[in-house]
Amino acid sequence: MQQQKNILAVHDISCIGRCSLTVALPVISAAGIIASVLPTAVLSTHTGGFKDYTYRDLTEDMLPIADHWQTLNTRFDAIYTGYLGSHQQLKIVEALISRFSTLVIIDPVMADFGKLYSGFAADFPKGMLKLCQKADVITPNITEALLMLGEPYKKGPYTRKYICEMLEALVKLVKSNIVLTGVHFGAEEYGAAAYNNGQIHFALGKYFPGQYHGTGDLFSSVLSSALVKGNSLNQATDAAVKFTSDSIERTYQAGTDLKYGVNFEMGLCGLRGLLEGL
Ligand code: PXL
Repeated sequence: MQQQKNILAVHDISCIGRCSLTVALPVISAAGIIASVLPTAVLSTHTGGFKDYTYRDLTEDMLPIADHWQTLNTRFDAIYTGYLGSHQQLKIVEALISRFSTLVIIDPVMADFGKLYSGFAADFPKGMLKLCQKADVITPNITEALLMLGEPYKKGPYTRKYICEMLEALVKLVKSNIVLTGVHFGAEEYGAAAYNNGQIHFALGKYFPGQYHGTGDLFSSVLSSALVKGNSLNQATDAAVKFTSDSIERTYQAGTDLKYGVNFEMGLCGLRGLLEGL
């Protein structure tokens, strides 16, 4: 039996709503990878579309947890970060990256559809950009990419030229590879663009109307798992688009309330096959 890989997922726990750790953990585990976690906060729900959610900040616990791991000689095959609630948490993650030197995948979770998520100040994208400079791969959506570039949001559909120019501009700031999500050129398809050492690869799935919550977390969790299993960035992007698009399709067909996230659970038993058959 092959040695199992180990991913450290640094996200919040939104107890209800299928995003962040409640998505990252099952996806990483179903991929056959050990899922280690560093929770950043516990919320009763995510912040998109729910009111009066509770928020327990875990900033104070993050470094002591990492200190303990160091006494155990813990190693990770990747650090994969998502929702980080403050500049202080950005700094802590920066420290973790230098302590546990490994593959770093950063999803700069902070905004979508042209707007910062509730609770983030206008200067947060600047701090997130600085953290992204420590990454091997970043996975912004279009809103997050434009915020880090300091450019105004533009609604899609986009042109290939616009997406390529956005990627070229962002790579000058971060120097990492980039997988940009929320890419669409027409009414029929929806997916991602992977920028890999100067080459751009488009992965597009079927478009379904609606704003599906938690799909960025789902996408990045599949992508991180695929990369750790040895797939190329383009293969990992194709797999993440397929898995996310299939989950969206099931949810669209079921007609459930979109703020409760997408039906990825029904796809989990096929995930290992998808990532190992690439
Ligand atoms: O899905 C991203 C996400 C993660 N965590 C929290 C959120 C969101 C998006 O709204 O609110 C707490």
